[in-house]
Amino acid sequence: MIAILGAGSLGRLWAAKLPAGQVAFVPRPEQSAAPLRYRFRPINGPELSVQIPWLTNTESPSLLIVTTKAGDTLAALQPLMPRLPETTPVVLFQNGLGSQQRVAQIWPSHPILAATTTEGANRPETELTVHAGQGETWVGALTPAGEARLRKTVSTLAESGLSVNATPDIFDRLWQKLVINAGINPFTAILNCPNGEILAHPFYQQWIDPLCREISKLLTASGQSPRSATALREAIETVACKTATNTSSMRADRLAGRKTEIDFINGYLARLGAELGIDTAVNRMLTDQVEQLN
Ligand code: NAD
Ligand code: KPL
Repeated sequence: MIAILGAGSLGRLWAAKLPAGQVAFVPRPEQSAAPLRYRFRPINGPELSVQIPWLTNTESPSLLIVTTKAGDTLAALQPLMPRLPETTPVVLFQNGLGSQQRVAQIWPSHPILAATTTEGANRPETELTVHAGQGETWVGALTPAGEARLRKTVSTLAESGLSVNATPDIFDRLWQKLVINAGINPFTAILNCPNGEILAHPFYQQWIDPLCREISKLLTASGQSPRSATALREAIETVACKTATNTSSMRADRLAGRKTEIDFINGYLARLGAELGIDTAVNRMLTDQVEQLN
């Protein structure tokens, strides 16, 4: 049985795509026993009716997929990890950085892996999950035991029919996504606009170059592949143009009155700067402004 912790947009996407009958959601303590039912709209083809049971106390999952928001991940895993076999791989799907390292530090003997995905899923209605964008998923190990389970974990996830690949350096992939999220998400949340509209806005134009200079220094100082501030801005703007009409996840969280993941995006970069002695005034300013929106 594959267990999924976090029955939100991304969790429901994986549950709908993995082979029927092999998936269960991890219940919250107060959860009713009735299976979770929802409609699933794939990218192509008709809408499907999905029914997923809740994991029972006696079931021992062969894989745990974690699709909670970054800020909820530790609290969600704490009660579950003591009853999870030390051989069960745990795949963390959170955006940003910081939560993944914390999980690997707390449970270093478990096979902990991290994934980054450009698949897109949302829930325009509580009972409807939409696979909004086809992308790819990269998975890599965070602990030595995770290394040993990487191939098998990737082949299990690939049974979904989604594009899933193994990488020997998941931090490189996580950083690539972090750069994009750090350069788009806070601006869309502060300016309350779709991704493409930030580009013409004076607030974005004032801060994007100093932001990219901070991130470029952080990449080098933390041992990641060096990238110039110009290359980072180009990468950010390419994605902002490709996703011009999208509402970013941070703007969506803000509009829905949910806590954003800013603490694991620009907030992570600001904390890393403080550790490494690199000034990150722009990351701090963006973090503060987004936090004040909540
Ligand atoms: P979401 O808010 O829709 O889902 C998170 C779910 O976790 C919610 O249903 C919430 O109730 C549940 N949860 C929180 N605490 C829990 C606990 N203690 N026990 C059980 N369940 C708990 O968020 P999402 O859009 O699915 O995103 C999840 C993560 O994946 C985020 O870090 C996000 O950035 C990342 N991500 C999402 C997408 C996407 O398309 N949705 C794409 C890439 C990455
Ligand atoms: O990942 C995203 C997000 O919204 O979190 C981007 C790439 C900005 C697309 O909307």
